[in-house]
Amino acid sequence: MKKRAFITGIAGQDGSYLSELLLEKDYEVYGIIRRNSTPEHQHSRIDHLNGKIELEYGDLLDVSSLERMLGTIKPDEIYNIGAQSHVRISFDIPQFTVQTNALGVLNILEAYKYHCPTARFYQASSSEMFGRSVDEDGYQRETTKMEPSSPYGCAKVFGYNIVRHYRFAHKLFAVNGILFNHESPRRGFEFVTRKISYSVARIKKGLQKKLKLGNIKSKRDWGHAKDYVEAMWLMLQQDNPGDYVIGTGKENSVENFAKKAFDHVGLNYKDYIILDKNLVRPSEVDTLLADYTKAKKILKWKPEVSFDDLVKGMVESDLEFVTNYGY
Ligand code: F7E
Repeated sequence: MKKRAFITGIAGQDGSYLSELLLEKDYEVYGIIRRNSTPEHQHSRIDHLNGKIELEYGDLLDVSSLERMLGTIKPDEIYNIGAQSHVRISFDIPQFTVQTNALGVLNILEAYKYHCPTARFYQASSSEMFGRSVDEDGYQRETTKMEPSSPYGCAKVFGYNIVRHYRFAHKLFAVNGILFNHESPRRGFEFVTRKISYSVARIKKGLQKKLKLGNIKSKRDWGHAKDYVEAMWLMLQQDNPGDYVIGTGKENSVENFAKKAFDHVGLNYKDYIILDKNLVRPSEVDTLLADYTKAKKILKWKPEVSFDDLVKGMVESDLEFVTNYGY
């Protein structure tokens, strides 16, 4: 019998790549999407999977929808990657962020415990949980102290801890993937990498003059989302549940991302970037750098796409997008 996977956040960047991976592995893929007043944009990342995946309306805050789905599908694997995923916006809508990213995890864990406790459960935890906390050697790893510095990070810490609690108290196969930033041409436009790659393409085509950015000195460990969904799947194939840091072990500043992106189209980033104080966060995470030794050793996982190829791939894709759509 085919394995069944249930994915929250299936219409997002990670959900789309994860669905493709699971379909390749011959899974039946089910997911929930949230009601949205502009549904015409909601499926853009998964339109090409139409007819291959099963979608229903649902929400992490609507326990009845989770109960119904898990009770009828009885999945073998559950991937909880739905969230309010924007850190800066979490300062504007802290209560919604905490309800979705913290209580939402508890809601799905309860439905899982009751309806399909033999399933395996993946929780999308985040490097943002570390906040400003860095080990002496400059890296963050599974043992690094968590000092979140955003409502988003605080909520994710609750999600992380409640997953561990359910694992220990109820003997569930529930794991946390502590994923560092992961990007792709499917990244949302409000995240800095996509904002840059899209703006570079528009500037190159004469549709935009300048690019406004906030803190360009902050550093991130950026990998490709396609590599990272493979790590999610691997975590659920192990003999024992555990928590894993996933990253590349290399960091770059926002400024360097912008420089590489403009370089790729033969432009000097210094001629186009405007620093805008309004885009600076009330509290910033200055550096995120993953030590993914545990994942390498146990999951036999490593990132395949380099930083340079990630930047080039995103710019190339946005050049094509702008050429095709004209905006
Ligand atoms: O910001 C700086 C900003 O919004 C990256 C999410 O997937 O990864 C992501 O969170 C950096 C920050 O991602 C702009 O201040 C400068 O230092 O692309 P971002 P993030 O906040 O790191 C973690 C691991 C997650 O879990 C999250 O879900 O870029 N920055 N100027 C800017 N950022 C944005 N968005 N826009 C700017 O104009």
